Amino acid sequence: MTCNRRTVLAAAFLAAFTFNTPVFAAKPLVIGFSQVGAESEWRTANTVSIKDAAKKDGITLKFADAQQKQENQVKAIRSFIAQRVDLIAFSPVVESGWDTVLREAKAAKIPVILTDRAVNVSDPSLYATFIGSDFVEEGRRAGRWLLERAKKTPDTIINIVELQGTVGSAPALDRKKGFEEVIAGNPKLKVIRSQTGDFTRAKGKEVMEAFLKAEGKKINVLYAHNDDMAIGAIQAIEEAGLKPGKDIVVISIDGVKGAFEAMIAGKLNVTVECSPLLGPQLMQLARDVVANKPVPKRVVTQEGVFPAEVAAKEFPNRKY
Ligand code: GZL
Repeated sequence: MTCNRRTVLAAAFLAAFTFNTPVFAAKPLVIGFSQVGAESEWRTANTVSIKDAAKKDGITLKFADAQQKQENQVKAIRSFIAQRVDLIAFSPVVESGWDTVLREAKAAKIPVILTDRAVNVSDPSLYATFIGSDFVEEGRRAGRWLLERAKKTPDTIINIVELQGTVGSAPALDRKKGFEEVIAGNPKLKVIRSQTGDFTRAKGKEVMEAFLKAEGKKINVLYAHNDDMAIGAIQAIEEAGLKPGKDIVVISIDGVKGAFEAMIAGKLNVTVECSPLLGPQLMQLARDVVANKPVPKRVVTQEGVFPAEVAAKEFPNRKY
């Protein structure tokens, strides 16, 4: 090495040492994130949380919206592999059909984190960790609220219609399972219709219109797997000349602002919280996984239940 190159290098180290700046600044972490879509208020808040947390943490986020199609998520994950990102994170739109693409990520030595929803894979080593809610417990909480309310009318048959989430998705399967498990404790509680509303307001309204046409005033309770479908159904109930929250009790899940506004208006009776604010925890988990630090295989988000009675008081505290 020539004399003047040695001098320049020495000066660079000296400058770095003096100003305490890293001579070779670590390159920012690059995460590829495949999002389900933009189907609900919950999803929008989840996307904001993830993007804001990445920005705040100086992480480069490559974000892909799958418009609720699994094939788009598979394409996005393959693109992230080709781009050699440091880590892949995604919210799987449905539980099954991920083994092949996750094996490709593993072969490329790119770790994967599941957020929000789980997958059904033969080999759990295909992902590093899963951060999200316990959807079965959310369904149980909805069922327990109704079981408690039904104690006031012990001899009355209560007919329930159910708006399920996206077919094959973990929240739809598990919220149905948890709710049924709890209401089995009271034979007067009967689910007379159950159909997917795909987690959207439009579809929730459309299916509720069909339920009302078929069952009319026989319907006592609506159990919706998310607030967006409940809000759509509330419009259908009003257009049928009935009072949501009174003629038909409305139970839903997520705890988005729209649900609190509906409860304050007396049109929704209870929402079971499902927090979308996973961004900060996801970024920390990603850093730990890339640094080969031990992480739990399952990180469960903490959540509550908000009946209409507390909606006005709680509303100012809501972050999504
Ligand atoms: C739950 C999430 C669900 C929400 C819906 O964690 O996957 O998807 O309950 C959203 O609002 O569409």
